[in-house]
Amino acid sequence: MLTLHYNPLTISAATAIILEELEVPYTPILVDFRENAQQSPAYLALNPKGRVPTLQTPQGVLTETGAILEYLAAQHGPHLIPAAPFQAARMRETMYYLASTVHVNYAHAMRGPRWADLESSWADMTAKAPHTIAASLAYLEGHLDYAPFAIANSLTLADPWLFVLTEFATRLQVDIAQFPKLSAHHLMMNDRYAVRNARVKGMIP
Ligand SMILES: N[C@@H](CCC(=O)N[C@@H](CS)C(=O)NCC(=O)O)C(=O)O
Repeated sequence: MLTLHYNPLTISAATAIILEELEVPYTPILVDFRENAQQSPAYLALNPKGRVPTLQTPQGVLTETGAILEYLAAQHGPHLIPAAPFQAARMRETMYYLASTVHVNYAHAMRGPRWADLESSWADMTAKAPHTIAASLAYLEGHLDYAPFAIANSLTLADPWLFVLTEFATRLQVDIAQFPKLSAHHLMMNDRYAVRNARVKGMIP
């Protein structure tokens, strides 16, 4: 049995969506950020990074969305990774960009103390975040296939990740209507059974 430590406002939603897509049973455990539960000794013993998602598997603990999604695909859904090597690499190119750039742009909006000590620096980072996110989304608008999925015509691991980070962008008042292909992708994903199911279970707000 798998246990997913999650918070509905976070990137752990991407893992929840893939679990729902694959219909893999899992036990969800809320990590309540309002109580700083991600820094509790019990949670840090599980995931010393103090972040979500954390997935407990029969083989051990996994962190990092990319690693978790790859594990789930290898165990339960190889069809979520394109068979053609170049397309598989494009999927991972997208995933690495989402993790290392788009997500980090977002974190600058509310996690300034991670990077700077002066409060004035935090305000500056918060103000800049919607612009850096919009720039990332403009790149993704031009780079992905949207046919209708991020990579060609079938769902891959990149899709729920892109969906969740697009949700993040709207929370920072980035107008995603300026990116018609991305907006259509967002609507399509929002309507998927797996996303609706994850929402009903409280894994996404
Ligand atoms: N690279 C990690 C990022 C995980 C991450 O930063 N999660 C955020 C929520 S979106 C978190 O747990 N933040 C808690 C904190 O910073 O205290 C991944 O992709 O899984």
